[in-house]
Amino acid sequence: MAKGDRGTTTRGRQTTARPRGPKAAGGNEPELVQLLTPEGERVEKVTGPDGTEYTVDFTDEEYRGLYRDLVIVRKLDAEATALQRQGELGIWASLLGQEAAQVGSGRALRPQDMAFPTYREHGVLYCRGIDPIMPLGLFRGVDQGGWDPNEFKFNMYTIVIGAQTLHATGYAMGVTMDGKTGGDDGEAVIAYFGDGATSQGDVNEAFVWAGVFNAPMVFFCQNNQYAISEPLERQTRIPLYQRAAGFGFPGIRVDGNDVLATYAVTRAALDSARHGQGPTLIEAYTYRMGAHTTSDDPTRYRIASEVEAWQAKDPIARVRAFIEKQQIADADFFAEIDEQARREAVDLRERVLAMPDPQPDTLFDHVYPNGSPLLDAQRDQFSRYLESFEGSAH
Ligand SMILES: Cc1ncc(C[n+]2csc(CCOP(=O)(O)OP(=O)(O)O)c2C)c(N)n1
Ligand SMILES: [Mg+2]
Repeated sequence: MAKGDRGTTTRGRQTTARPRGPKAAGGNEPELVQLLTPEGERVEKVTGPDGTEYTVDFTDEEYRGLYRDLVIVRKLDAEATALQRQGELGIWASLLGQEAAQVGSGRALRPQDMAFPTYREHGVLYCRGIDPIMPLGLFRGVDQGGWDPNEFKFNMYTIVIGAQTLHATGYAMGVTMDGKTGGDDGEAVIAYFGDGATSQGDVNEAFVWAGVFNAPMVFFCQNNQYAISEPLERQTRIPLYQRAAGFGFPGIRVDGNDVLATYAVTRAALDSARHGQGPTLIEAYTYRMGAHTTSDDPTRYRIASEVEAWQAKDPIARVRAFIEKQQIADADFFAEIDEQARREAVDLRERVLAMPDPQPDTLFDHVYPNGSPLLDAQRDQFSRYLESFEGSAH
């Protein structure tokens, strides 16, 4: 769906209005921006700490489109998990629970904006209009996960925690140097990372550079409460979004299970960046409902009641409740979406199973743009080694 300009925000940093978002889980947490409650009630608008008003003004069709996105990315994610369990993928990093954070921010991107993901941003990838098969070669081990970032305005998946924030900041500084900020058609850059990544030197260095050089950056932290088994309290003594103040740019916490609020906050931060107003740190407060990856067993380090508490804040259920209350879709609509999601998952499965195995010597391809004598020698040696097996049982 095309979001156009309907998700609106006005940004003014002069006023000092108090934040008015509802409290996060537990009651003791700082306020966050929420436009859709877990019960599916719309909050008209929320005023951020700097006076920015966050709201959205979607058409019925656009609300239905967001619901469709959320359901489909969850279904494709479940299919990928199943493929791994059946031995068809080497590993999978599920986005379960984080659909709203990813669809909200992904839909807030304008076509010219560049995204730098981690390894979990399958929902953002989907919103960029990219075929979901694209990253599965990496997880199946049949390619190195390389694609042309410029073609999709979506960089490569990055496994090295936090590294992409530096790449993104350098890229964003380049955007400024190219004179591509300053108007509505300016470019902005978004870097995704997790709560654990905020403890990395790379991320803190990226904050320094982006702040000092006023880079057109949005730092989008999905605080899913865990870095593998390490809980949030092992990363920070203060709410993560407050870290931004120390680097000289604004930070804001958004309900990451609320697709509307995530859209509004991300759109505002991106627009601020593209107009030359510098970086923003967004902390999307959410929860990783599944395992860290398929190699992880979260029952070893977290209790079931915690997971159940977050289940009640499910990002998809609240959009469905809202749509039903508004009576902007009927039962056929929901059935049709489920069917579309099922078809897309079957299609994904079939295409994953049909992926060709790579030839071993392709390992040497794409290392250098114009090759190298040393690499050529290594390829020849490796080819002779492979040939030595010909005719043997191995
Ligand atoms: C530099 C580096 N150190 C350690 C790891 C191993 N590792 C992989 S994922 C992960 C936790 C990341 O947690 P977080 O940033 O919260 O992201 P999440 O996986 O929860 O989305 C770690 C430590 C790595 N990939 N890179
Ligand atoms: Mg995390």
